[in-house]
Amino acid sequence: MAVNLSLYLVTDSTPAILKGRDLCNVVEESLKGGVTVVQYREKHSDTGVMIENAKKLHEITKAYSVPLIINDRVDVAVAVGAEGVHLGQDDMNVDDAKNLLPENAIIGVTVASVEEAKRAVEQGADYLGIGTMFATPTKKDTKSIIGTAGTKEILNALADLDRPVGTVSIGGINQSNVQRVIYQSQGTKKGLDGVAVVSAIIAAEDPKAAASELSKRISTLPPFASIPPTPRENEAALLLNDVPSLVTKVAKDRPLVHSMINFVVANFAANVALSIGASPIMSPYGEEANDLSTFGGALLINMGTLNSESVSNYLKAILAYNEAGNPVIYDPVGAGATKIRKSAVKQLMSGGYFDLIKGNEGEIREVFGNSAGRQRGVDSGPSTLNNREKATLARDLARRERNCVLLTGDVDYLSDGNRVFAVGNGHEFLGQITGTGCSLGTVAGAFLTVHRTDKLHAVLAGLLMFEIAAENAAAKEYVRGPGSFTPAFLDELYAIRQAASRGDNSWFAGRAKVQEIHL
Ligand code: 3NM
Repeated sequence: MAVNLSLYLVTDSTPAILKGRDLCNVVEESLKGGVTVVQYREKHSDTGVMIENAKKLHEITKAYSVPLIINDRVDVAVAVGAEGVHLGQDDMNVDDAKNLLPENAIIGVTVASVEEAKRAVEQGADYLGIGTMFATPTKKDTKSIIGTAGTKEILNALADLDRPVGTVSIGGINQSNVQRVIYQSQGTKKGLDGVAVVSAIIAAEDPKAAASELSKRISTLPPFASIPPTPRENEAALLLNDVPSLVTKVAKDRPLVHSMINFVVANFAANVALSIGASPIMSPYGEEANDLSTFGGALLINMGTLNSESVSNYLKAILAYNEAGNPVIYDPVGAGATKIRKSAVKQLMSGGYFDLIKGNEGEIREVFGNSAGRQRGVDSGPSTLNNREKATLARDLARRERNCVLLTGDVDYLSDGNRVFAVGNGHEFLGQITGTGCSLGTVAGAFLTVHRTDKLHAVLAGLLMFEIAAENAAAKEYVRGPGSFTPAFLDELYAIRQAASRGDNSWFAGRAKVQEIHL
């Protein structure tokens, strides 16, 4: 039986969620709003009461031609003639349920890992409830929070199986994250078919309006979505052709870059922004992002000097920029250095969408969940990956998050999950002063703001301007080391901006050391 899993409602009669209202009324309202499946989930009632409630719900769902699924209790499903059952890992197994249910009954299974998913498909599940996506107060005894990354791992494994199976994600899904959850699940072979929610509808003041808004969001792309172009022959050369015009565009448009930066480098990052023609604003105050996000610029999250309030401020700002569809850059400074930073990475990665994640090898490994151990301080430390492994890491993280990743080092690796480039420009002095890596995030924000159609192209252009300016600065005879390099670097960023604005591209001719990598 083909089921439309796009907006799957799971009921909950606890007072905190149902708030004393009548479950049947709430379910009927949500059906009017566009719910496509209803699961009756009741953990505390007697069997007789459950059957009575399920019968009432079934009358309602039938009127909307929507299947009614019973959680856990196969006997209740049989008694009321419901369309199916949903089984947790500790409930009846699929074979036993099949023996008791009519032949065309729908069987769903909760899974939290690739192994559980494969087993459920082998046993003949029709759809899988994949979770827990995000921690949720609705169900506190969930076993593992798998996030968008864990969900994607399961979906990738399912794509390789012979038998197709439906999929919904469950746990903490609401209006503010539903589009991201679906968007990030797609882009590879198999994406989610829908989402399952409890509180986002049942606890809503107006369940019909909540269901209708969720349904609308499920069927539209998030504002930050972009589809990476298919690589062309000679892709690197084609992208490089347009770098000078993007430099000019930044100077002309004066994009706003809102930095939630660290206090070590705030002044330098603001000066870099001004030198390239961007307009910097520094604000660590999350709520201020509600206004700032509407000005059309980018947000940079740089967690170099975290405090106990940083993460909640970042999360507010990220959501505001995501909602407005304006670019967000994440610089996970010192991601693996302390427990606090590791936890911040997890919270931020599950709390919003980043158009670009930029970091050194250790930081990108930590974000990917494949850390090489504890990072010492915030500098990059010794590299343990070879070039191909770095390129693969950047590509895989970008593919998983459906964004761009820039892994910085002597050679930088930039990928949108589809294309991968190695960039060999830059100078060692960039690693000898504070704030260069951080201000590269600011530069990327400016370029992402003025060039929305190809995020990788925008970041590549900003990176080249930045690194060629560093080479030019280091080559000045009066630059003797990091101290004299710093002002010279600002001057050279400014000089490139001025040259590009005059239509003089000599600063760029033959300078880019960019190579496309085929993995
Ligand atoms: N099952 P809300 S999480 C019923 O992870 C249920 O298997 C989960 O509620 C699982 O949409 C969950 O309010 C509750 O976060 C989901």
